[in-house]
Amino acid sequence: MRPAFYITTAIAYPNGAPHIGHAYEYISADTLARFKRLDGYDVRFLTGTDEHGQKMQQTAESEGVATGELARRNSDRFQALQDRLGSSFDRFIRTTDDDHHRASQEIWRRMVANGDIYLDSYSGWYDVRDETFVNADDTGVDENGDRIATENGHVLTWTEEQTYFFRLSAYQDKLLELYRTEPDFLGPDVRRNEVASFVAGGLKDLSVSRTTFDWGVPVPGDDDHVMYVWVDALTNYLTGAGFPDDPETFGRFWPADLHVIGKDIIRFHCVYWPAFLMSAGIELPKRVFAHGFLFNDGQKMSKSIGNVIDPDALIDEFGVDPVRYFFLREVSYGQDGSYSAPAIVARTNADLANEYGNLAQRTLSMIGKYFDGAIPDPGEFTAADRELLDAAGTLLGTVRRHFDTQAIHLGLEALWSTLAATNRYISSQEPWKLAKTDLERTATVLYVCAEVVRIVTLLAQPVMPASTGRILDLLAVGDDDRDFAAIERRLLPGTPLPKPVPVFPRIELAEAE
Ligand code: ME8
Repeated sequence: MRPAFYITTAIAYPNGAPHIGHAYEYISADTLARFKRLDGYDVRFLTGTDEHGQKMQQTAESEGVATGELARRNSDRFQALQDRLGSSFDRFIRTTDDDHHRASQEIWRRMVANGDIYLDSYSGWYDVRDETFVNADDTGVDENGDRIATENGHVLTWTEEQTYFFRLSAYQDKLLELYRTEPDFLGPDVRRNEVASFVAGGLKDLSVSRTTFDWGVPVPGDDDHVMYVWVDALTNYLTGAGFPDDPETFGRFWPADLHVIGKDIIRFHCVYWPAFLMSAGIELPKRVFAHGFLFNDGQKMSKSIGNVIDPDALIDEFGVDPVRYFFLREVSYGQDGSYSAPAIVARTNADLANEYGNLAQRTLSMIGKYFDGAIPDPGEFTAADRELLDAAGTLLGTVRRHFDTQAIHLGLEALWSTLAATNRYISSQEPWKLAKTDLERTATVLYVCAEVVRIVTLLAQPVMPASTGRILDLLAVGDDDRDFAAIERRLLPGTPLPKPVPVFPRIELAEAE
């Protein structure tokens, strides 16, 4: 039986259209999910939308639509983006789904049973945009006289209401112990230190229900309250694994192996979420990984600057796979990154058209020309041949090691440095000259090139599923020979190949702008 692997993305607020930051998160999580599947795991990949809360209700009111309708309309757009990106999610959860209400009420009941929920009154500042309570110490006043959060300048709302509280303060020591004893719980490493010092600074109990609006999951036994949106939002990860209705699936996939999130929501995932789970007596996720933020040409994306890029427009312009590759190769995963049309063009041409596509195309067309389009039969391997084949043979281990710590960019760097070595090899071996004098040696050189292209292509599948599929078709690699277990099998001499066609065309900036 294949080992289970459960991976999730954050669930986005569908109060507007998805932007490139969302696309980035989906691309990276999908790549990690695909990698695990090809590496022999039974993967469950969950994504979706976070539909409750004050922000959704306010947006709907200002647009004059029912909140449920706003949620559905925009949630569909998030799902459409996932489809367009080629995302291989197993479920697209909407927090308005019935089973999710059951899951949220069940975790609530368990926190009550553990004595961690009590009724009191809350008064303080609330950041509707981030759906978070803000301490008075962390606020200031802007030039309009509005009270704002110092951290991000969001305008705050004063709230005073009777709410339920979660005894977060009781979990301070347990959380600190978690960060100490399970250092892999949060990555990248620098984030763990930030969270640990935040927790060490002291935790106040958390208000976990609202009474001033009703767009949320009702609190069990008290219909005047809906749950604070982050309580139900975080619980989506349990719902998506079958909690509480399907204990068999839940037993198989929980605890989650990896929650992929952005750096702005670390506190919710690494302080509140483990505390809720400890209280409810549910195992903690094994790892939370926070990716960085994307900036447009170095500038923060904002509606007022007018530089919010629609991911669909980017895909129309460059294609899905170049966009997927660009973000994963260009940005060190875990750090912030920037993108611009010239940067996408430069990477696509250098890495995809030249280094990869051209190598595949040259190799395949020489096989077509000199060997009737069938995989050539190699002679004895020289030291140079073996060196390259051995390097390709170690790639799975290298890429796996990087992907297991979410260093996606380093995995890709290893693949592309092998492609570069292969291009140097083909230039020095000059098979187009050899073909005139020594066909046997030509066969060996082209066989080695085709083998390396096959191995790199198998390993690049998680990043560029469609294009790599076409290259594997051109190499006549069958469907059963496309997982990572197939890497150690070799191309079979004599196998007829289809007529080669270029897979990665060069793009011109003029065209792109
Ligand atoms: O935070 N670059 O939803 P959301 C990279 N509903 N990533 C970005 C980004 C950017 N410019 N902007 C946002 C929420 N993100 C909650 C999550 S999970 C139980 C609830 C990332 O729509 C962000 O960090 O504001 C988050 O991981 C995801 O997009 C959804 O953000």
